[in-house]
Amino acid sequence: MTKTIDLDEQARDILKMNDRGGYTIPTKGLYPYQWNWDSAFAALGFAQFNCARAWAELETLFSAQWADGMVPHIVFHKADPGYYPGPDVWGGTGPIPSSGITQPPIAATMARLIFEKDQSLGEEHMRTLFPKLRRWHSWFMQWRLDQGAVCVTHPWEAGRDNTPEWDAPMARIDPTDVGEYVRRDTQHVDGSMRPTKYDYDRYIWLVQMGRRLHWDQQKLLDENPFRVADPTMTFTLLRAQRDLLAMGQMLGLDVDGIAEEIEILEQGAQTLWNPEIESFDARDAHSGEWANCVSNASFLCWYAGLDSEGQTKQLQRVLDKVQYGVPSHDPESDKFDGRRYWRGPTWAVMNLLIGLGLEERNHPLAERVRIATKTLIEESGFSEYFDPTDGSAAGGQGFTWTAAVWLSWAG
Ligand code: 2M8
Repeated sequence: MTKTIDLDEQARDILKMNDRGGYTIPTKGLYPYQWNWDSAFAALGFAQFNCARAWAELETLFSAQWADGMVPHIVFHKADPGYYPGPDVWGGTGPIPSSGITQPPIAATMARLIFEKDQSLGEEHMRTLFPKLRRWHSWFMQWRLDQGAVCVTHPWEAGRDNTPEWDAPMARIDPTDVGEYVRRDTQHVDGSMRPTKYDYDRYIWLVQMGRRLHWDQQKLLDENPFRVADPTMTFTLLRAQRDLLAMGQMLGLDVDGIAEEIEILEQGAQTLWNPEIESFDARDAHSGEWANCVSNASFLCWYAGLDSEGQTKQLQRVLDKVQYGVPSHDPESDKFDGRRYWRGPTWAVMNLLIGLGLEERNHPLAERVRIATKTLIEESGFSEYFDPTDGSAAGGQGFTWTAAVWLSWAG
């Protein structure tokens, strides 16, 4: 009991420590800016003790929304040489210096959860956010669909940077003209827990291409060799659209077209079912090839409101295989690496989304996912991610989103 109270306090302290005034950084040193989905999780964390601060987090994020509706994946409020690639490399064209890509759209869902805790002030904030969320979701619908599933155009967009799902499309990129650059991430954490130079050359090459094209979506659609229909984006957008529709209806706002978009996404989500491996999977939008990967994003189907017996079997299997699930990559695959970032480790934030979906659908595995996450944090603290085989801490420490998961769900 005392331990739990201490952890509550520690989690609140982490949020306050990473608060830069209106926005929260993921962790000091490694990630010194505002990240899109990290911020939405931070808002949910703040809502457990300070709803006004939670709304401020989302409003600051949306102050960086581009004219075309996109909400960038990093907002560079104040330049910091400790992170690469910074604002000058990205050349984002929004109102505040930013990256040129986006991240999983979970803000509407987090806003709805915060609204449910804050009925008094919440309505006013929701009314302000609603049209901005609507424009962001419409941007996805306009630019990112492949057979109704949502595509990523850079491995960083799905937030699962070096997952094996990108291996084949990444191999087609020739980054020989990328030039010299200095990575900063490996100065903060051990390189064995980070993506490789092979990956980084391609990440930076894609950024250089986007910048050269001034982040024009039509030109990127024509030129970008990396376009993958992804379960993270598809399931999170489907869920976000459902939440937006519910909020709009509750507040009597204009929800015209959202129900139709939900239908498109529902059909799109089904196109990500790979019958060969019997799992939701990523599909290369250029070649049509499957990634043939069971990842933690495959388990977001319940969060998106979709039941799946096949996916339940997969979840049972991976949870039986490692003690501290849900692993980001299939522990029975030869590409599984328990400490390398999105190629195996367990991420508390993904578990939160997976767990919420399972709980809402009264799924028998729901409690198992929550308890695994709670145990990880109790035993190894507020780490960026964890080795699913032994539960040890990995990546950055004092991490905002892990603290938010503790306060809002796992603890
Ligand atoms: C990681 O990604 C950034 C690039 O966006 C990086 O490695 O530099 C990912 O884990 C991503 O999901 C997360 O939002 C970000 C900040 O925590 O770090």
